[in-house]
Amino acid sequence: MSKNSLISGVAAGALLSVVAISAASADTWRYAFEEAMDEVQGKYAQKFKEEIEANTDHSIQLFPYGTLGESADIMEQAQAGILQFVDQSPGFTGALIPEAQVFFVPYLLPTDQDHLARFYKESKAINEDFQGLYADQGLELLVMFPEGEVAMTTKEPVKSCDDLNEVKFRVMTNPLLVESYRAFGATPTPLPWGEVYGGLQTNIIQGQENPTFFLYSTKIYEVTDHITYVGHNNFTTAVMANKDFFDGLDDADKEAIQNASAAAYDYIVGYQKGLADSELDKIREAKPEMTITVLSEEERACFKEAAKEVEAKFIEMTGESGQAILDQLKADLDATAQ
Ligand code: 6CS
Repeated sequence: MSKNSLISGVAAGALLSVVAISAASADTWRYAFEEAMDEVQGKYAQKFKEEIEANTDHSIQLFPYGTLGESADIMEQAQAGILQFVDQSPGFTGALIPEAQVFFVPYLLPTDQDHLARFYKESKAINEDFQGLYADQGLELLVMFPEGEVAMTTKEPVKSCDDLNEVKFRVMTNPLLVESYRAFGATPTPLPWGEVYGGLQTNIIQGQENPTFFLYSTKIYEVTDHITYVGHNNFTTAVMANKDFFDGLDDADKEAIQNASAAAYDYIVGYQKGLADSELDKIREAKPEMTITVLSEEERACFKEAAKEVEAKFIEMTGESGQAILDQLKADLDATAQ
């Protein structure tokens, strides 16, 4: 063998190992969420996937609601490293991270969507303080984003807290949300999402709450007759990565994930503009007899009064760290009010 062919043989071998190394690092990352592909979390996930696949060698496999179980199941899978990414709303994270229940202090968050969009993006509580709390549970918090004002849907009209008396009201499995509906006068019934439609159909429960788009997409209007806007909350969700997985990535991949999260955030805020109104129109069309009521300030009085009790309960449950998160969150809301 000549000297030249030996050198080119060595060079070709080196090239082959470079190709092999980069091929080995082109991974498929698994990402599960709590909604269907064409619902808000699914739209967010698709945009995130598109960004990752355009800017890295990696690909993302999406698992919508139901394909891997309930919300609690996908969180377990993400913590175990079976999933690299998970979208779980604080509504289900309350037992794991008690401070995340802060999103269920009634009337803490505004209903103004532009204010909310600025708040989630710029909040120190979300982008710094919650990072450490999620990290303690093996999770890298990437983003929190709003999914719209929450409305109550019930079998009987709701004009005040009295109307919730003896109403078995389904809530997500979050201790503070349970306290909230207790303070509103209802009988709170925590259930995973999969049991809600059937529970309403069979009258095991008589009410539930969710953002407007979800009331339409999940056909929950078929099994309730009244939609009531009390203005008490906005639905928050959170996307996380398994922390060991994230920490093991190189800087370029970490940056690509942060950039994809930011791009998907802007996309999902834009996607939701006008969504609640358009989906409410679809409910009106599908079920003209459905009543849709926005409670007046006067009618909201008892709910606002109950909110004070719920805030105190939150502090009782979480102590100093909860108080610090609550104070920071209020400061962040003020700073982004404009
Ligand atoms: O109420 C729930 O359980 C569900 N609500 C929404 C808007 N998304 C996912 C969650 O499972």
